[in-house]
Amino acid sequence: MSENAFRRLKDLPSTHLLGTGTPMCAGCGGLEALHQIYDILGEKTVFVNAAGCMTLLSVYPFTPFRGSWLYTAMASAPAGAQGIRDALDILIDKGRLRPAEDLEAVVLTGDGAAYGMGLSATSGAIERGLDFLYICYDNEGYGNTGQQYSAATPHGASTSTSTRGYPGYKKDLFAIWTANRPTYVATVVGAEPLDLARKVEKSKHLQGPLLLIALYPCPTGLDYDQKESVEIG
Ligand SMILES: Cc1ncc(C[n+]2csc(CCOP(=O)(O)OP(=O)(O)O)c2C)c(N)n1
Ligand code: SF4
Ligand SMILES: [Mg+2]
Repeated sequence: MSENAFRRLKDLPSTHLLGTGTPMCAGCGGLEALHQIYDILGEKTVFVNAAGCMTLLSVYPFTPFRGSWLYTAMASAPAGAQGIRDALDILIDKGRLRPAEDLEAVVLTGDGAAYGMGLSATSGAIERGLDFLYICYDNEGYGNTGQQYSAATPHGASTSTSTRGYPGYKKDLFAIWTANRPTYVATVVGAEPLDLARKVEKSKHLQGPLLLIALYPCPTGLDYDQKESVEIG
């Protein structure tokens, strides 16, 4: 980044730098769930993020997280996580990273990636037994681009590409993952923080492919008052 561009970014109010200010909507249920999950995962994480609303959190070279962040194309986050895991393992093998300093590869994707474009890479990662946590924040549509329908949109729901009701049916991602025999699958919602905490804590002590599906309310896409996110969740 050029010196001038860096200075322009640095001079923005801090909310811009942290990403949780301008680009995200107030009352975003996904952000609420991510806050809670990150509190428990801690800073020894490398997020691998497929394009979606959460991508707006990190504006190069800044990230609101204490850990690291890798941005990938929508279909590729599990492949990115494999690269991170392999790199960490090589560093440990070569003695350049102490096992105590190891990090956790955490995929962070929306439903558009998790239920659709990213399924192939996900299937490959589970088949290889990749040791990673996969978090799908599910707002039942392509939120970042204006709430078009995704493979997670419920039957009959109105979206910007199905104004008369989505003719398809929401895929069962939980069942798809389970059929692949991963180590752990669970559903969470930000409005139930104790249940969420218990499941994230449990996942921290497990190895192999781990899935958390966070169904979450999106006031912009689902068109309701921002202050109702917790209740709706
Ligand atoms: C291959 C590809 N197609 C389309 C896009 C444009 N795009 C960026 S984010 C996004 C929506 C992603 O939806 P989802 O995964 O549900 O995340 P959300 O936006 O809801 O957080 C789309 C379609 C893209 N980045 N890559
Ligand atoms: S569109 Fe929805 S998911 Fe995206 S930032 Fe806004 S509230 Fe959150
Ligand atoms: Mg979505």
